[in-house]
Amino acid sequence: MRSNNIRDAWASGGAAVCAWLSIGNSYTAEIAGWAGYDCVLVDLQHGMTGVETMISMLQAISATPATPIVRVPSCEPALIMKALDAGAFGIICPMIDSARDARTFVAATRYPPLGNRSFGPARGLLYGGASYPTYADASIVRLGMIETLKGLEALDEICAVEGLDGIFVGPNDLGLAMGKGTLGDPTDEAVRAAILLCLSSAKAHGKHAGIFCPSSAVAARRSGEGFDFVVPNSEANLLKSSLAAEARAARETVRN
Ligand code: 3PY
Ligand code: MG
Repeated sequence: MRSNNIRDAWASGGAAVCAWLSIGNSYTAEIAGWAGYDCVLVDLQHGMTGVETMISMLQAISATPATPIVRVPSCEPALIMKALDAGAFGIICPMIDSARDARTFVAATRYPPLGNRSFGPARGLLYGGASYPTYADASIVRLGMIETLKGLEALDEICAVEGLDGIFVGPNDLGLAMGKGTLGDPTDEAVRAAILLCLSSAKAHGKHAGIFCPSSAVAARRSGEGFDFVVPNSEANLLKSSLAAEARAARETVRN
């Protein structure tokens, strides 16, 4: 049986720290996998990544200590099942607007009789080992994103859905939906309150709560608040800022 670092972090009372990959490339996925994160996420929603590249990224992550996970582009069962068959041990599903969405999501990740995941685990079996079909349902992590007004309104019913491990807050979409623009670390009081409501609702239902953060400092603050799944920025943003810093420093110091 292949363990899931996210569940291990939760079992020891800690928060899982996730690398977020927007660049569709197996080499950067491998680098992220060796960088010390509990898990590495391939972003199929906004990342510059298609399904074929996702598969090679999951292969690369599988060769490292990090647990491979995927954010799917929408609550589409066929794609959720494909990501799992390709070896994802966790799925983040965007734009969960209702308990019905959450149930559709969870069902796609579980084999019958609990769900409707079709059998054909392919890489899941290679990475997870021969016993994968017997433990996959219990090991796979399922986080539904709260990032719309509908999702916020249905928060309590969504958090109550059996089999959903927790929620994942998208502060940018949530800020937009609330008319406050995109806000990596929202300062607007209403958005901040909505984020804390997501956290308290998840906890009240015995569920986990994750959030996308613009930095490790914000991730540390969020874990102090009680979030137990944090993403300290994306690799594309980190690459952009460190390339810009090096370019600036070189421009200031290199002879021209
Ligand atoms: C959001 O902030 O809306 C997200 O989806 C985070 O990636
Ligand atoms: Mg979003």
